[in-house]
Amino acid sequence: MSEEAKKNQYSADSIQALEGMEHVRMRPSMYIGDVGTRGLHHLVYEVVDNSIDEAMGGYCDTIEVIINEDNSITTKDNGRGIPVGLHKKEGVSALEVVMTKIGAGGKFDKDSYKVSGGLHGVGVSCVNALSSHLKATVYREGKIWEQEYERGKTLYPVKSIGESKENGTVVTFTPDDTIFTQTTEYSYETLANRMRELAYLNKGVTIKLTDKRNKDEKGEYISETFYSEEGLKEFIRFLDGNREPLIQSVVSMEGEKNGIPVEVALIYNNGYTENLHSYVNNINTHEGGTHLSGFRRGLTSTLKKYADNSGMLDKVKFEISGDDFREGLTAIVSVKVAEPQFEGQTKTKLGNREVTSAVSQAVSEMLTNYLEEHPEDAKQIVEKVKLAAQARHAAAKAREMVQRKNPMTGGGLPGKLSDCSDQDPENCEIFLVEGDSAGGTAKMGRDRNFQAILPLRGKILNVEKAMQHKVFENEEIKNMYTALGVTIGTDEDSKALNLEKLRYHKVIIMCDADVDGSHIETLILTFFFRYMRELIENGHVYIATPPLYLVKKGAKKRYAWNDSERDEIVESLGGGAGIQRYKGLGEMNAEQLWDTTMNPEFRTLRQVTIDNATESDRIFSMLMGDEVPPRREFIEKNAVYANIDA
Ligand code: 0RA
Repeated sequence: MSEEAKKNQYSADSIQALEGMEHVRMRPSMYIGDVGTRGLHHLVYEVVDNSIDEAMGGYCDTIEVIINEDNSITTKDNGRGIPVGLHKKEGVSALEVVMTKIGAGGKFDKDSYKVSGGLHGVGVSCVNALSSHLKATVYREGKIWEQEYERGKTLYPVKSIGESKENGTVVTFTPDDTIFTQTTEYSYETLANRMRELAYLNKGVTIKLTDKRNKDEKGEYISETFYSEEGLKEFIRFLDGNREPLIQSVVSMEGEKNGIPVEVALIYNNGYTENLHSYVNNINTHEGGTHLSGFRRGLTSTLKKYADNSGMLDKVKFEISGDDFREGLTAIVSVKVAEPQFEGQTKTKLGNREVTSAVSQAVSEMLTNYLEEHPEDAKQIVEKVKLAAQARHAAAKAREMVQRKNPMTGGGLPGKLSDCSDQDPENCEIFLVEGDSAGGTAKMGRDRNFQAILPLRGKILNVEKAMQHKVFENEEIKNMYTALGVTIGTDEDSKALNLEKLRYHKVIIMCDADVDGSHIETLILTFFFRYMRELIENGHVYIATPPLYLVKKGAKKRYAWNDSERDEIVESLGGGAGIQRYKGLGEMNAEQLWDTTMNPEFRTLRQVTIDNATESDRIFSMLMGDEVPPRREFIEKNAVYANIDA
């Protein structure tokens, strides 16, 4: 056998030998998506999802999540408790089976289908496998039971450690830092966003989150309790809190259609964007799917019928399309599906055919009632639809400019673009640079083989406040479409972004590290979020991080990205060093810009991700919308740059 063959033989054998838990440790990404921050937080969601399952079965109403001082996590619930009796087939306690057998995590009784479940629905045993230590404490049958594990291996048989009248499960786990090598530090914000979302999606369940790493001014741990009496109705008010409503109240319904639990809530605001959020078994289905199609169908047909009967459209000459019914609409659709089929690039698109008509019917009934009972609101909606149709016709004309379906008629690349020579998008990057002068420096500093530069003039359009046709008429935005080579409309969806001809796989936003720069960065991100979300979702969008300081002593030059780095450098250079504060990219020369910000070997790029689309939507509407007070509050809370110029 050749060396190569031996190696292959060895790896084939070793994979076979790897059983369940070992395999999870070998290939964690297969189970939890990745071993970065996302995967790390996923561990918490996985355990909490089991508690939510208990709550949905009616066995539990309180869940607690604690970030402990050492970044371990404790979750508690008052559900039935994981069964501790002998598992006949395995010959050990059921608790041990749930904790150590991959795929055995689910309920044993088949009549309660698992409706919750993480994105991957892998069970607590995965969390156990990926934890350096885990302790499970079960309150059940009058007793307290306990078992501990290290890297998924049982330390001792389940034992009773006391008596109690309570029921429930407590799990404390420490993520294994040999698996989560990037970081094992939990983000309170990330967990809070998810717990809030879960509380809205599962009304009546109290979810308390506590961070024992930090105390507030009163000396108490940072903590929030999430609870929603009205569920999606309240979720909508939370999401649209920064927008001006068009109708009096949130329209909502909850019920079962063809055996599928369906919950829907919607409101119209006076904005122009459509904000649809859909969930299946508490998982955000970013890519939509059959439930969202059902929602759209129900909404359009009901409103259309109402509008036609009202006579309000009698004098309207232009045709009205489905899109026109969704301008300024914020809606949430949440369904529970016993055996969900997930499709799409990120496996967040529901495929189950039967769900479409269930949701469509539910929405029709709900809306028909509402429109009949609220004729004033109905009138407002129809008026808005009319205006939307009018604007869409204007937008269609403007959009043709950015729809270069046929490159022969579409004109060339923007004149301001300094393109790169490599033709393979995979290798190529484009820098979107604030201002012509910084654009010039970047152009000189770049590696023209694979780096393209597109300067953007001053503040780009705030798309959050602009009607669609204004967006497509905007010069800077048109340049971005043509330079990137993306078009609107695929065979499947006329509004979807077509990334097939994307010319650069890295799109890098490069702005000054000051208040104005971060504002422009936010404007560009708002545009990407609203009009090119797929670009972010596919991991193509990055933010460059130029340094804040140049510290010089004689021939020695060092850069610093924050104040403490600056101080360290000054100290290491031993006094007499001069400090230059970069007020903008324009103050760097081409070589400095290359060295610090553009050279792939030394630069730091921050990849833009959408952790939680629902929360991002709310933040963008707040940052870029009409209401000033919440924006000021947010900027003050998150002032990274705000005090630099002080
Ligand atoms: C297996 C079976 C049953 C419940 C659970 C697991 C369960 C798991 C977790 C994880 C966190 N909290 C949990 N609570 C329950 C069914 C129990 C029964 O039939 O009594």
